Amino acid sequence: MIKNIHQSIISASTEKRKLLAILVDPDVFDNSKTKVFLKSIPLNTTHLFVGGSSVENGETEATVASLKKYSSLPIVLFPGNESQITDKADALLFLSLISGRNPEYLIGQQVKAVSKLREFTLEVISTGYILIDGGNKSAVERVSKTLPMPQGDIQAIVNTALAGEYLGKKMIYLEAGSGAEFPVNPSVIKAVKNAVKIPLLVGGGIKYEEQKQEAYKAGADMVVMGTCFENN
Ligand code: 1GP
Repeated sequence: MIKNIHQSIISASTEKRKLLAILVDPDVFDNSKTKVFLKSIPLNTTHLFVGGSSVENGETEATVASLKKYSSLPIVLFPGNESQITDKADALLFLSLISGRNPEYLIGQQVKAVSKLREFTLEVISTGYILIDGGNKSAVERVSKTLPMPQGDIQAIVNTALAGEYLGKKMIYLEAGSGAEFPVNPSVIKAVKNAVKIPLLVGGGIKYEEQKQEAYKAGADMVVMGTCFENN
């Protein structure tokens, strides 16, 4: 098993080595095409994320097992809810939706996850998850019934990220939502990066190389891309 993914993300951040996670949604992923998929993703991919907003029981485990079979990249769970947690992965983003005010996604799902996590050796990485307006209604917004933060409200986003850090979150994830019309604005990324000391992940609506580079330039330690690799 790959050890200490959180530590390796911190090292990369300190050394300014940019990370790229490709997100696989078990709900739409065809496990029989795993090999083809792995050939289609960028050579500089550093992590595979697995998760989605509506995934049936057992699908995550099957997808993780299939990816593990053909790839040695670290596999990190990015679950929409606690039912997607499996010890077949290497680590778990233990997300708390700190932009929202729905207790179920701030602490409810996390408490439900504990009985599994106590049995597992999965690395748990506490992550403050901040939903930002990406121009269309995201699955996160729909499922969590929380509103995204407006991109223009930079101070509120920075304060939310800092509150996450003060609460002890180990990373901050700025999320525009899967399939967002537009990604998190570089000015938002820059302001958050300047404020927090913990690693910064950015995803949602990043389709083009320039958008990825802009996110890195603004201070993202890791960019997460999903939709644009879904159909190879
Ligand atoms: C979604 O941030 C990720 O949770 C990735 O978004 O699917 O738009 O690349 P995309």
